[in-house]
Amino acid sequence: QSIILIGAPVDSGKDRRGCLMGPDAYRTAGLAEALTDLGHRVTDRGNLAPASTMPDSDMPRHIHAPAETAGWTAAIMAEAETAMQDSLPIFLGGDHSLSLGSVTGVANDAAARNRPQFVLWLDAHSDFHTPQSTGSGNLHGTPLGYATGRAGFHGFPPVPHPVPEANICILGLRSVDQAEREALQATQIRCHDMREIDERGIARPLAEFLDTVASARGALHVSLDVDFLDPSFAPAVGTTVPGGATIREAHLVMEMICDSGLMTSLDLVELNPFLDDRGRTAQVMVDLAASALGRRVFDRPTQAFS
Ligand code: DIR
Ligand code: MN
Ligand code: MN
Ligand code: MN
Repeated sequence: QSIILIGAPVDSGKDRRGCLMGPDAYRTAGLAEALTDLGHRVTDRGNLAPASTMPDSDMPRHIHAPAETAGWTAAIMAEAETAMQDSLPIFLGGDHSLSLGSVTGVANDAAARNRPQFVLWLDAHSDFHTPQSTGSGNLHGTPLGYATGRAGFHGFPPVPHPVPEANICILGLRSVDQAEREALQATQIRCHDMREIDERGIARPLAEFLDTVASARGALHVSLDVDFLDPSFAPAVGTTVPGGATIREAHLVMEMICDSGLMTSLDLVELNPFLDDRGRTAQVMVDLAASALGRRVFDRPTQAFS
């Protein structure tokens, strides 16, 4: 498979700085080499820069760096559409506001091919805010709101092909604001919190979602936020929430995604190398990407779960 690495050192989606170093941390941890070893053709496109964008006075005052994030969104959206022509793009973040561009960009490509777009969101948070509902003012909490076509993103590119709510599955939830909870409960987004994962295991809800994607012959974008993982294995993120996925739960998710053959694009987001411990979080993220793209101990004869 042809894989394109797209560095998107977005750091404007929240106050705390450091995610701009993410793409180089993934390179240093050997992402390209790991994927090449699996037999893929890997091209590193280097890092993108944001488009220049005018501030929009309709944006609520408490929003952090809206014009910069809007510029990133335009640049990443355009790059995502191009990269989808003949490859699987991996977006190297950067904070999660990069997904305002990646999800909408790949959804534009899917629409052009008449394929429904699906999104798997691996995150402690639901990231379904709008600029009006976010209390923190941090746009890294809004990419699913934007990609589903919620209103209020003044000064951002229009979203011609919103992702249908029923095509989204969130795994790993354990920090959902009141405003988001109410908004989510009014949608068809499939939300699986850590309690459900404790009770049912992580494979079952994922297998159900992958079955839906397969029967719809959909394109599948996977967005992996570092804080999906428990902070004891993945400390390099600004928004740690205890009680996250274990290393094995996360690898199982990636291995099942690989077995499904459905993934068409991937985000690796929220890594803050400034907070890392001898590169271990960057390494875990590289290992997870490798699992999603074919690394395994043994081949499995059949699907293990359904
Ligand atoms: C939080 C942070 N829900 C906010 N979101 C994060 O600012 O609205 N997403 N960290 O992954
Ligand atoms: Mn997130
Ligand atoms: Mn998160
Ligand atoms: Mn406006």
